Amino acid sequence: NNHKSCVLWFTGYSGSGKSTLANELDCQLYDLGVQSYVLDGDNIRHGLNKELGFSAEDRIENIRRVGEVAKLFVDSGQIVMTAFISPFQKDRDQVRKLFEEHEFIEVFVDCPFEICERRDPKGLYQKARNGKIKDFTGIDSPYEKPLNPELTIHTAQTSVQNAARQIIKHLRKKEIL
Ligand code: GGZ
Repeated sequence: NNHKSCVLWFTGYSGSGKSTLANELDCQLYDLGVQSYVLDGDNIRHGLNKELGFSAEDRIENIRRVGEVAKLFVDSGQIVMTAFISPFQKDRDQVRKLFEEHEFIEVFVDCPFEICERRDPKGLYQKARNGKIKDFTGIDSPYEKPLNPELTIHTAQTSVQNAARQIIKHLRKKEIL
């Protein structure tokens, strides 16, 4: 199958739907015969980055390493989706610099904070509110919205299948697919 490689860099709050969307896209790309892979907390924070926590310093290092790994995937010719909060604009911009302009697609998974907190799929927001977890994004740790993302997806207003289709449309428009 003839396609270009790129990184789709998802950013957004915990519970915004980054991993869900990345995995749906992974399935839709598979059906199109396109090689893709999802990097997220489940496969990176438990392995490569398992000594890192959630201080600003550790998040910066987490994102730096994810950027380098994403670059390896792009070099291998794949489409890679990364699903990390990646709360700091500066760090996302640093990662962007590792790639050619057309290879880095920042996707803002835009879901109102209140809805992410209400979804609370892992009960982490409640724990953060109760002081059982500290430095939680949106509660006592900042999230900087992307200033100039290539794509913004409103996950509170659209189905995951539809959101993934929007991204595929963008990849076609940019002649990556
Ligand atoms: C934010 C936390 C925290 C704190 C644990 N703050 O919804 P999840 O569970 O599956 O996704 C969150 C994930 C965030 O890790 P990232 O590697 O994406 O963060 S960053 O890009 O900022 O480095 C959440 C869980 O880990 N989690 N503690 N304090 N999210």
